[in-house]
Amino acid sequence: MSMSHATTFTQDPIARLPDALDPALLQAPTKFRCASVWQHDRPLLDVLTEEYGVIALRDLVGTYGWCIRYSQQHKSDALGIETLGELLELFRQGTDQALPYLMHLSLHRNLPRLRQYFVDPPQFKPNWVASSWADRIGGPELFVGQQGTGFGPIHIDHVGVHVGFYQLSGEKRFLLFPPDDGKYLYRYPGAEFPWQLRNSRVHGFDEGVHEQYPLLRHAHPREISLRAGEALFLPANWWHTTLNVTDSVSYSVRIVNKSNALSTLAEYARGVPRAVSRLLPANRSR
Ligand SMILES: O=C(O)CCC(=O)C(=O)O
Repeated sequence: MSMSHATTFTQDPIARLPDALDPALLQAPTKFRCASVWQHDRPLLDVLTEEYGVIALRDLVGTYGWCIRYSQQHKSDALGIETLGELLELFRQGTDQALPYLMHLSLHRNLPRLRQYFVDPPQFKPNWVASSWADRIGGPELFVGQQGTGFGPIHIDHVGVHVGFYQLSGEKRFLLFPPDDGKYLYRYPGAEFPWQLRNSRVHGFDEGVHEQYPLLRHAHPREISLRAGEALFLPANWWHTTLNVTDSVSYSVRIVNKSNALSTLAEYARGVPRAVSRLLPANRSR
């Protein structure tokens, strides 16, 4: 074996991979303006309606499974709408009727012909999980929500990913808490990957939340609003939730690269014994 080969072999394999992520981005959530991630000469919702309007809402797939929360399905039932095109038409008309919040709409799984027109800003790169094989980890995905809709529970995205958000139209408000604030956020016990979201009981923007959850007074919340043309880099393990201040269309992608790949792998590995125990016949009904 030559000397140079031996040297290469002993180096940290991850350290040798290119990584242009700005280390400053890892310190705190960072908002910035950038070119639109939608790089097509026609508006996104026109193309979306034309190309994929016929898809049934019940067939839409989110990167985590669902696209419309079970608790919101009654809204489309009440309106008698069944397809993505019908939902988008009402959304664009600015209907007064309540539409379900379309979340986590996976580009790879639902909209593969549009995937090529979404181009991430340099701040979201390198991203080792942006390809279709890693859809469960990385997305990317779209969110379409009326004014007043929002994500709901404060949460951390699974397996230590960073998250990149881009606001395509309208305004979205983010409520953010640093990773160490988990102890003040009334977490559900055992709420860990792979079965449960890493969720808090708190839905951030509710009235009277401090009376109901007094420990929140010790937390360190930050608010950031994104308007069309603005992006947010959210480092791994920051707690967050959202509120659509106006009708809103946004894009997001989860990011793994040299900065967090080992912790992402470790979190996956921690999930394996739990996955195996779930498969055991005695635990199947739990
Ligand atoms: O865009 C939203 O409303 C919420 C997105 C979010 O919190 C997430 O993907 O983790």
